[in-house]
Amino acid sequence: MLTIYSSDHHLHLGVELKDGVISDSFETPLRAETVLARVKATGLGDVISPTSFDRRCYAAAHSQQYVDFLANAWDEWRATGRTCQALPLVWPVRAMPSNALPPSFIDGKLGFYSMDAGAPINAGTWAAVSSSANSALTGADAVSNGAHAAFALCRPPGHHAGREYMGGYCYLNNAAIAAQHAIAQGAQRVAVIDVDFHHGNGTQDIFYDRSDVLFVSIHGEPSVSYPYFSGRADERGIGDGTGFNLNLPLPKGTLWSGYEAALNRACAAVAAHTPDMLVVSLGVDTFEHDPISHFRLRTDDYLRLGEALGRLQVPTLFVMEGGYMVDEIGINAVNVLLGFEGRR
Ligand code: Q9C
Ligand code: ZN
Repeated sequence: MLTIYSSDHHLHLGVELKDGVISDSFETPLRAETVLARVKATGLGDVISPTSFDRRCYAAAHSQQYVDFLANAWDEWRATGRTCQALPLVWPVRAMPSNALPPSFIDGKLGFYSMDAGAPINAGTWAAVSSSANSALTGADAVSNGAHAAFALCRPPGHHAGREYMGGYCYLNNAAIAAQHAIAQGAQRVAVIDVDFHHGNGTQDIFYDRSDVLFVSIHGEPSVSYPYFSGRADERGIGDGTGFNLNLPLPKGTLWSGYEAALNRACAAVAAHTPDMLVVSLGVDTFEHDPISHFRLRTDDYLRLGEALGRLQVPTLFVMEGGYMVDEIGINAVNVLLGFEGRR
């Protein structure tokens, strides 16, 4: 299986507001390096650099004004004289007008285009974010052109980023951009299956009214797990998209036995959609020792997860999402890919 990777991810190093103080982010450059090392150690396949894509390829899944905001945010922040990282600190909540306009001042824009303070912006963020999306786009092209599978080793991750907002370490939704690109290249139907511990609220947002892209997510119950405000089983899509959004929330402490039952339901829904391409939002923060998540999957379970996805027999693009137990992120993520390939 081909891997697409760029060292550009090092240009982004975020901070995290945790327990009332600014700390180092769990989303570190070492994550991607550990996965890359494991790809090479296992001989998964060639590793290539992403090609460049026009911003319009990102705006096919997001809005043009949001993509422009991301690309310009650091310069606008610097223009105010500040050199620290830019964090949003004000949000248009439910009781404010839902037709609020995008402000012109950068502090207002940061809040307007975000869901939380979990996506800080610094000097290298846009370069890293656009390169990460390019890896997903390059992988989508490889699969569209006949590869049975590819692995976009994306960092930063993407699945919390919606059509017009960032959050939860995510800026551009790499998986959604790839799925939309596959449609633009001629795919009739695409399925996105999100196995990250957290609900893929951004991907759901982007495809919620669409019947050509099925979105299925297995994640921690929203009443107790980030992002808290989406991911319930009764979110089934809207308009033409009704029935093409499937959320499978599971309780904290879920083991492989409970996970496998949900995975089988997810795979049945994907098979019924008869997609031309499957995009897997591959988070391994479902691991028993993940520092911020609450499922209890073990290293060998990831081989079984990959085997289940492989049995679908659909050309597949894997897109890296979360996973914060850095010591084992490489073994666990690549186990999914090895299981998919029938190697174990
Ligand atoms: N104590 C991804 O996995 N912080 N994003 C949660 C929990 C945000 C995770 C805090 C976690 C975002 C791509
Ligand atoms: Zn996650």
